Amino acid sequence: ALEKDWWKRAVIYQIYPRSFKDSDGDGIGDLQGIISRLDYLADLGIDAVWLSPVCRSPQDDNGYDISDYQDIDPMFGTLADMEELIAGAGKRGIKIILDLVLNHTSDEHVWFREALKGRDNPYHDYYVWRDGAQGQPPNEMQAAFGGSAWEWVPELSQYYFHQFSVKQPDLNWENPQVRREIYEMILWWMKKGVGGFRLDVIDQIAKEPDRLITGNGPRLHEFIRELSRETFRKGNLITVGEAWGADVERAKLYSNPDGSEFSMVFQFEHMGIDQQEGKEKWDLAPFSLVKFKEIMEKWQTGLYGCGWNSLFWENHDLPRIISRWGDDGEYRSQSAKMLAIVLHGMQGTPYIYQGEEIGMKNVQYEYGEYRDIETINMYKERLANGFSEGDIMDSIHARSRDNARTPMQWNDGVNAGFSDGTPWIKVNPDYTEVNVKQQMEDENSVYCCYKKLIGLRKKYPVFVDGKFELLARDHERIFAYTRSCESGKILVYANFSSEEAAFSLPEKWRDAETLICNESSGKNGMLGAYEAGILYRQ
Ligand code: TEU
Repeated sequence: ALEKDWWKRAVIYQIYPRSFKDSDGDGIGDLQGIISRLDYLADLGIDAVWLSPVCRSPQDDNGYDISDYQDIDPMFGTLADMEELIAGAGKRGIKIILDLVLNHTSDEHVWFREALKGRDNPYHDYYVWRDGAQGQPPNEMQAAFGGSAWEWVPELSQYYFHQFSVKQPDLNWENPQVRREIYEMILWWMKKGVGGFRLDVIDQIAKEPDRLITGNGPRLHEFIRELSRETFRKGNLITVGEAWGADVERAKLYSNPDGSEFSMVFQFEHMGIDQQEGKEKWDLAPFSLVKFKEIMEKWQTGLYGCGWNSLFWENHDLPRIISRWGDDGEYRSQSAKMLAIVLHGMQGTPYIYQGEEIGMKNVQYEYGEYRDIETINMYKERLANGFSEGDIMDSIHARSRDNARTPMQWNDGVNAGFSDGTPWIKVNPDYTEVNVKQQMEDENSVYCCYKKLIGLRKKYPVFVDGKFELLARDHERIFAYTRSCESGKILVYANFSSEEAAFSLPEKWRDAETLICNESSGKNGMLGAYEAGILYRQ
């Protein structure tokens, strides 16, 4: 049997199925592709896989628009493949975490199709409707992927509400019947043996559009507690709530140790650092290490003993971290390892996004090569609003979600070993140098660094339990901290820059054991470019 809170000791690997491994040559990754790579995941040492959505979907937002929660999209395989994946992973001690998109469905879901049939159809109230006149939406709310959040349906003389694309109508959580249907669907998946769920934009389910409320609605935690009680709490699952709008106080609710909501929160405060205040993610600002440390310290100390955080640099919505806060040129490998070391030393459950473990980097494609709805809509909108094409492309190169969605680089063969067909999105041209095969053979690779970090977390309880203390607070290039508990202490140090930086170890750490490091400048009191390591003592 699993121990309680097993997920505090876990390391999770995120798979974006359409870009991981294609088994049938249609250029799109699939479940059999994932099954064929289970030994790879076992070798890395991860405990669970978070699968981005594979349910039936017209793929307007790459599966985050679900048209049937209880079937697999034929593009990815069948339900039998999913059962095979759960079993095959289970044999290797790996759990499968499904991505639950409960804020909205696809407009092709049978519920929405029924809803369109008339105001008195029983499914009509599953969605959020408001009367109005054509061309005069109920209010000025905007959708995340551009344009009004209200879409006019002439047959009904009504608008429906959508926080994301027009093909992603929001579900009406105020309707108890909607909630009941969702619970039944989740229990059905639990019976199939899934190990947990990631809850997509869960902070946005309790919307009140008449009051311009989307995130953190008044009934949010009431809904989540009911959801948890009716489903997850009946099993020993890992659950993680995606919450862009969480602060520390709210995170304590999401990850309350009493288990009333989720195991942990997945929040993004650190991801807003290099974005202009009050603007969009496309509006770039420089990274400030001092500010970054402030945010990390706030979360590390704020949730200690009373909540649980996710640790991550990347996911399918974010750019590649070495291109963002490291160096994807000369110091590529060195900075990738530095970022891995500082992340995995902190408290929380670490997430590794596919390709991060080999140091994959951003792409600089021409506009026509991009596939992401958010990127495409932004490009059109900004062009219409007078932005220069050059500025827009700079934003896309830095921030497009497609940066993280290029095919996994398995080897230096055709299409990086991802597919025998034509990949749905172009492979990053650097795959001949950066790929899994080459890195598994090199003990100094980024891959081996990640593998070693996972091993350390399993071996030393201080990685899970230790209390965080920030060092060198005002240093503009060094991030260093200690973690301490009864069984031992670690000190994590990292130079976030390509310049040498002075850092002298506190006296009592001078003869401590080095658990891991990414190369040493060898100079006393100085850290070389992107140098990082972890020391241990009793
Ligand atoms: O993302 C939530 C979300 O708020 C993002 O869309 C965010 O606005 C954007 O990615 C920032 O670039 C989740 C999923 O992770 C994302 O892939 C989906 O598109 C979105 O929900 C809608 O389901």
